[in-house]
Formats: sequence, C-alpha cells, structure tokens
Amino acid sequence: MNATIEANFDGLVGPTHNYGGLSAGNLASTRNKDRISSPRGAVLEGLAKMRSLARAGLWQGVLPPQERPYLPVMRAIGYSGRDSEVLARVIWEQPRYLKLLSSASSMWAANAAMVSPSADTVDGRVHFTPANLHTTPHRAIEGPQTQRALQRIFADPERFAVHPPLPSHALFADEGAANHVRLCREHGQAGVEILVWGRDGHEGEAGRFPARQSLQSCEAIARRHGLDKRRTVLIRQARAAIDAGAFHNDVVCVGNLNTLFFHEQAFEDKAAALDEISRAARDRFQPDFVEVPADAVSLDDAVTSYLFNSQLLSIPGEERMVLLAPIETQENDRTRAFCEQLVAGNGPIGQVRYAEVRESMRNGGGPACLRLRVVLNEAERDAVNPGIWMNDALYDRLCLWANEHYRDQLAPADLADPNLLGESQAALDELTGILSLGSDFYEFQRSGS
Ligand code: SUG
Repeated sequence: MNATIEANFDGLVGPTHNYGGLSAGNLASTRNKDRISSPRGAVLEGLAKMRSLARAGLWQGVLPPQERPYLPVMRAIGYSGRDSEVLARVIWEQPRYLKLLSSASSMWAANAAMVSPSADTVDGRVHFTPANLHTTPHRAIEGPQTQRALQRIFADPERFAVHPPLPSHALFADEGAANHVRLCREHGQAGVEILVWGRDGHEGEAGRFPARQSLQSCEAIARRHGLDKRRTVLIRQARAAIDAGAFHNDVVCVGNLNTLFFHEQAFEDKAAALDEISRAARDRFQPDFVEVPADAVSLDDAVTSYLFNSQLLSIPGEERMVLLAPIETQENDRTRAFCEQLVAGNGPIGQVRYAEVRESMRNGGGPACLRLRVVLNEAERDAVNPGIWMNDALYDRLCLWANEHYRDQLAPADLADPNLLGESQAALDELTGILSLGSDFYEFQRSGS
C-alpha cells in the first residue's frame, strides 16, 4: 500500500465573490467586469467539486476564505473610526479601494502558496511559501492571512515549515503553485520540481500583459525549501502564452506523477525545457510528455476553454489518469474533440470528466486554480488539523452554512451595502467553529468588532 498521497486543498469561496475586472491579462476577469455574481452559487459549485473528489476516494481539504471587505488595510491607509465610519469614508472618497479590498480572490488556492513535499526537501519537512501575489493590489494583501491559515492547518513545526511570503517587490513577485509542477514516479519518492517563471526581475516588463512570476522568486523558493538542485528545473514561460492570456502557467500546463500535459506553446524554449526535465528525472522515472499541438488547440482556445486548468488525477480504481476539466472545455468544439481523441488513444490519460465551476471561471479560475496540492505521508496527514477534511458530513454542514449566510446575487453596487460586512463576519465567525480553526482566527475576531 502506498501511504503517501496527494491531497487537494480547495479555497472556499468567500461571501463577497464578485466580478471586479481587477486582473489585467486575465481575459475572463476583464470580460466579466461588473457582471452580477452569485456568491452562494459559487461556494456551492466549489463544494460540489470537493465532495465529488472526496467521494472518489481522494483526500480533500478546505482552506477558509479570507476576511473581506478587509478593514485592516483600510485602516492602514489612513481611514479611522468605527468600522461603519471607515467603510462609509472609503465608499465616499475612494470607492475603488472598496472593490480591491472586497475581492474573494483567495478562493484560487493554487495561488495560495508554493508547496514542496518532504521527499524533496533537505530537512524532510513539508515546506510552504505563501505567495506574495505582488502583481495585483487586490491579491497582494492575501499573503499574511494565507500564512496564518496554513499555520493553523499545518501546525506541527517538526513536520511542516510554513514560511512568510517572499519580500514584496517585483523582483520576487510570486504567484504560488499555479507556476509549479512536480513530477515523480510515486508521490512518496523524490521528484522533479518544475518552477515556471515569466520574467527576469532584473529586466523590465516587456509584453502586452504582466508576467507575474519572477525568476528570482523561483530561485528564492528553491533555496529556502532546501530543494535538490539536480532535481529542480526552472523554466521560462512563453511570452506568447502570457500575451494570449495565460497569466499563470497552469492555464497551459498540468502534471501528475510522471505525466506532463502541456500546450506546444507553453514554454519559451520547449526543447530545452523537456530536455532538462528528462535529465533531472534520470535514474528515477521516465517522464511522459503529452503535448497538445497548436494546430489542434490554439492558445486562444486553450485560454477560453481552460483545457489545461484541469486537475489531472489518479483516482483509486481507475487504471489511467482522469482529467477533471471545466465544463467550458466540453462546450468548445475543438477542445471537446481533442479530449475525445486523447482518451481514445493509449496514453496516460484515460478519461475526461467535467466540473461546473462557472462562477469561478468568469473570473479566470478553473478547477485547478481552486486547489492547492499538498503531498503528505501518513504521519504528516495525521498531523493536519482534522477539521478541514471534506466528507459527506462536512459537505452537508457547509451547504447549510452557505445557504444561511451567502447572498444569491451580488451586484457591483452591493459592495457598498453596509450590511455586507456584518453578514460576512457572521459567516466567517461560524466557519471557524465548523473547521476547528479557533475563535481568534480572523482579525475581526481578535479585535472584537
Ligand atoms: O489572479 N482572478 C484570479 C484568477 C486566479 C486563477 N488562478 C490560477 N490560474 N491558478 C487572478 O487573476 C479576478 C478578480 C476580479 O476581477 O474580481 C482574479 O483575481
């Protein structure tokens, strides 16, 4: 029996989920700006995905949403008084800040942190670096709360090292596991860590859209996590992919065990990248490269369908891997045809299933964006805060909770509704009990407001 597993930790959608149009280079976010959202619909879609994977026999965890609207930052930039006064002044003077500080963006847990399993680190602990998300102001505030959540869930310092985010400067701009792929023979064995960057921080910005991950952040993470240089590969993401809307590498690439599923135009120098991966894997395993040619699926189709923002899963009882793709991949004629052809072949991917996460997709977040992968051996698994594991009982409880606290609809103007703050806080306060995170988890709980 193989005791080391890969768990998925999904970000629970927060009560202020909305379409802010805040992410340049994320085409869905720009396109859907100011649409009416459904926070309740979004959280229920996410929960259904989590339950389906838990029911399939995978380890599925829940990461709590962050506190929004985020008053501590409003106070930090000079607004003072009672919470209601702070909010009223921000709305009156700087409504744009309200939007930036109300985004539920922590739901995209692939951007929560970079994670290195204990089999790959020099001190034999699982290492986490919360992403500083330096590029976008609405996400650059996530790091400290992410660190706190990870510390509550992975609390044992003998087994887990939860670092602070990297210094917040463009030189170290870091977007977490969305730009990380780990290949291996089995999860418990040392693997090849692939870190993908879009920009050398010593150079200026070049393209149409921002390249969010710097080379220097990847180097820093590899160093602080104690990764073995011989098994760590740093690859440059293709500028053409970023400019087509692949603001993270996981929009054009996903891996599982020894299999890398990627778009022909994902990497700046594909031949060198594949060569380096093969070299790093040598003696341990044979990488299986499943390349999708641009003439079958263009970069534009990859970005609109989110074919690659899928979860590539080894499901107990299934002989070949399952690709859990967004339903939008089925709705695009070319990517649907490609998937049919893919599973008809005798490659490592034997099935494509579709998940409906439309509320998240409209902000550029597919099934893979919503999850953070953490490889855990049995002892590490036992050390995880048990309140966060998904099962039927937790699913039922969270559905009741969401139905009670979340609005069915949220229009942009509703962000200025003073009741939203109290509603969000009531929801999150109850959630800390449900997930056993402690009643001092959120800042509003500690400040007693
Ligand atoms: O960072 N969207 C997120 C989507 C993140 C997707 N994650 C991965 N690819 N792993 C982002 O661009 C949009 C929010 C808004 O516009 O309201 C947003 O932040």
